[in-house]
Amino acid sequence: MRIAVGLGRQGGEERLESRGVSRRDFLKFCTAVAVTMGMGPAFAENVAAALTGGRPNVVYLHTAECTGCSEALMRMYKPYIDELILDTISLDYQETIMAAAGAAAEEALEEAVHSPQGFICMVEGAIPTAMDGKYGYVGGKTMYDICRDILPKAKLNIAIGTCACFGGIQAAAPNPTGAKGINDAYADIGIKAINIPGCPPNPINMVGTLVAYINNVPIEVDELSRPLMFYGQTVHDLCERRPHFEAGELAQSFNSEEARKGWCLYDLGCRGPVTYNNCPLVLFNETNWPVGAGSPCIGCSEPHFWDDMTPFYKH
Ligand code: FSX
Ligand code: SF4
Ligand code: F3S
Repeated sequence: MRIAVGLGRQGGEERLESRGVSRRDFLKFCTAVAVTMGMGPAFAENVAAALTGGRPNVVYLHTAECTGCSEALMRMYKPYIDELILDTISLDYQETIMAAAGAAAEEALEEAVHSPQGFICMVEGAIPTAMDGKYGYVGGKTMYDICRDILPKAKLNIAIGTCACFGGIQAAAPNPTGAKGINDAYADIGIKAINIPGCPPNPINMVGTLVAYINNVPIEVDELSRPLMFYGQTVHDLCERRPHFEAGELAQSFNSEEARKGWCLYDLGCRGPVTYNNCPLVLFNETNWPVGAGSPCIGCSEPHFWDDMTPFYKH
């Protein structure tokens, strides 16, 4: 599946209103993005302008993955993605949900890639590199070759999800397809994507990265190419169960009164202390996050978590 999104239409807020999204809801979303970026609520107007003004195209490529990242994006709370992106920002190409297929779909992608104002490329999924990429094809071409052709042409590359960043579940031992994250797969041609890991990542972190780029906000990254504004602290640093950890109050079973009372899940395998992500602050769909729902963090935004963090519920 690929999505090519033209960010070039005017009057986005008016179209949102016509789709039943109030300016209040839209600005609430923009404020959440601004605060998550560490820019403060006043930056919400810049977020709104970035999402509704005339902007470069975004080409969204899918490689080897479960489509959970797109699921997370499309299940974003108000405004929903169809209202925010698919309508306000204009959808040119999306293999899973668009009506066009085959040659017409390929043409839409070509057009987006060759648009005079350039494009930003987002990739969801790992690159199967074994056997010259023969483990993954889209439209008769290997994913390996498609990305090798498109990524160098983009103004900016963003890896969406742990698969595109570090290989993810496809790269779990023994990794028969030679799955790699895009910076690893294309180091030979100098690709340096910004990594937005998480399985899936929080959509606010994806949108925030795009907004930062459009607003010329410097995106400082760590040694794994993750923006510090989203991945600068560990889950443990931000966790609401942390006072229980400090007090040595560690739940010993999921089905215990202590777990229900919010005691720390460290002894049940929680990898929050070694996982960099902002999940406790930026809930999924304004609702909850793994530890808040009673599950230990399994380290889903870290490289090799399928190999290094398993078995998940033990230390
Ligand atoms: Fe799935 Fe995305 Fe995980 Fe990977 O997610 S939620 S396997 S990070 O590439 O679709
Ligand atoms: Fe840290 Fe996990 Fe305990 Fe939260 S539940 S305080 S992240 S070990
Ligand atoms: Fe993943 Fe841990 Fe957050 S499992 S979603 S990094 S709490």
